Amino acid sequence: LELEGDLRRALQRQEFEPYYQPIVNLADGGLVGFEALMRWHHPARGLSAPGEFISIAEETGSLEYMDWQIYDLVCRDTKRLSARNAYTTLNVSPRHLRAPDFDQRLLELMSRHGVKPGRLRLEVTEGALLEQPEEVNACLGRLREAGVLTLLDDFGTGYSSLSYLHRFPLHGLKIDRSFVAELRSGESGGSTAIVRAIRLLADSLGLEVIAEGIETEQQRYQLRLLGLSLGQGYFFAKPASAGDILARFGMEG
Ligand code: G
Ligand code: G
Ligand code: NA
Ligand code: MN
Repeated sequence: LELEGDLRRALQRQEFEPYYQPIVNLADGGLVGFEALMRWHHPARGLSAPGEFISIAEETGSLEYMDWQIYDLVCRDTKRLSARNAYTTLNVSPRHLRAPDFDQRLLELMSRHGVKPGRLRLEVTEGALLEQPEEVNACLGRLREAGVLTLLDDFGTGYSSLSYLHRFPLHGLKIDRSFVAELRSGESGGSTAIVRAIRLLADSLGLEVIAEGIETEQQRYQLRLLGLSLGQGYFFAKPASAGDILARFGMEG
């Protein structure tokens, strides 16, 4: 309850800020994009990640407002972040996709900030596709037509109905970091088999694959052997503020 009041105050004071984690080419570490991740700057408690507050925000209906605060800042940052042809991804909570005007509102925000559609992608979870699938399908379809591509996040966890992969207008999927964490050296091991199977399935459906949560060189190497070409994780870079990211990649100004 205290957190609930805190969240409301934080919205008014605009204490939410996007951090950015690079998405890279696994072969050479070359930059391809950034995932925008919400952070909360509490005046007393300092910085916190969504794990600590997102479920309460969702239950109390604050998450949509927090998201729009974040999306506005992400659009503001994206013009500079895309100086090297990188795109930015937004995490989209399930409720958004069922709002009849989500796509229009997002496209308006992008155009207000001069963000080209190809520079922004969405990350949705399976949960977002479960309810009102026809509305969600239509919304994602309109966004794709406008040039905004969608990735299925945390793939392999949850219900993982494979039919989602071709029933919705998806551009690609992100392999959940739990599989990457369990990768073993050599060819054996359940996670190795699962990652290989996901990659084959994605290939045959024409979907891009991004591996999440890469923490070691060994994992990067294993994923390369399994035919993956894109990934993100602490091994390459932790999420950081726009200022830090722009400085690190020499994109200031
Ligand atoms: O950064 P962290 O590991 O705490 O992220 C935890 C979860 O919060 C992730 O599942 C991520 O998808 C989600 N998340 C991160 N940023 C945002 C955001 O801006 N909006 C929404 N709705 N979810 C986010
Ligand atoms: O659910 P989603 O995949 O959007 O959540 C991404 C979360 O994973 C972010 O909160 C981010 O901070 C976290 N993350 C990013 N890279 C790594 C990593 O290499 N290891 C771990 N454990 N978490 C990571
Ligand atoms: Na995500
Ligand atoms: Mn994810």
